[in-house]
Amino acid sequence: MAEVILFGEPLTLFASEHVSDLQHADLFRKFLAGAEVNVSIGLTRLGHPVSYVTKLGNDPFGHFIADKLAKEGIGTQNATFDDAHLTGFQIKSRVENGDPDIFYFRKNSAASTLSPEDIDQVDFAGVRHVHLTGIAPALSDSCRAAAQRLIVRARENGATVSFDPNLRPSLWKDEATMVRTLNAFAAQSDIVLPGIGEGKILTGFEDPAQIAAFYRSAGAKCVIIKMGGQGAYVSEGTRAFTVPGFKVERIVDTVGAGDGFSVGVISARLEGKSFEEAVGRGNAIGAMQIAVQGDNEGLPTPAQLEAFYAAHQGQ
Ligand code: KDG
Repeated sequence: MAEVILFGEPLTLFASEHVSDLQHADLFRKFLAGAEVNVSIGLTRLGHPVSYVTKLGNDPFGHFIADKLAKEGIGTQNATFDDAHLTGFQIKSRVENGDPDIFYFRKNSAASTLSPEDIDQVDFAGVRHVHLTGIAPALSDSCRAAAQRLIVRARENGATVSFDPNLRPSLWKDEATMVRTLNAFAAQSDIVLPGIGEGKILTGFEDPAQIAAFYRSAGAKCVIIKMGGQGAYVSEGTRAFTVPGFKVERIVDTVGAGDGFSVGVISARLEGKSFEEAVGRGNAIGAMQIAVQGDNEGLPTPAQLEAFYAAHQGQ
């Protein structure tokens, strides 16, 4: 029985092995990617059963992804094959510093045909939490409607909702639509998890306290603003505080840090931990994820998480 439901598009990722722009990169390694699948993997590794709602093409990428989901132990009762559409993929550059370049091949993919009817099939028995990102609503009108239906069904079934805006401007027709749509999802969520840069784009405010106030007054119960190595700013109940981050000796790839952060916050909250502890775990898992190549390869088991804490005591 699933404790958490996620819905979205998994992608085959080809990441450049060498520092290079995408045009000139000539050696790529294959991974599984996708914001919601990353969170599914992280939660499952920490012992929280997940059901992942998606559609895969009946093609080698689709079967590669299905195998990976099975190996990770992710619930696939809501993951189906679609003979009429292909599985999406992406290529990613390697950089010395900063964020890599990403290019998608995902238009009209199998996952982009997901619709509210797919959400209606989901069995909510035992489900305590639903996590959404801003990527799925960017894929198509039907995906956007499916994301909305998922929030409605979460509410009907007493499950809490977290939302990571995960801005991907290249997937949206224009910035105004992206901002309006994602802020509407955020307003309906219990926990909103923007990065500080995303918060600025979405609200127009620079200061974390103002970004948090924007979402709190719109209806969000808790806002957690990710600030990279500086940790995270939290606004919850009548309290606001910052939880410091961890030092990462060598950043290999920044992609997936936010998903790792979500894994930490969601898993800890499901275990009844305080927001301080949950956000600290989010910071820890985000730091673990950026130390390796791939979008989910750094997501820990409980033993790996304990070892990270032991190695970073006093930080
Ligand atoms: O959050 C990380 C994801 O962005 C990445 O794994 C791939 O879902 C993805 C996307 O659309 O960029």
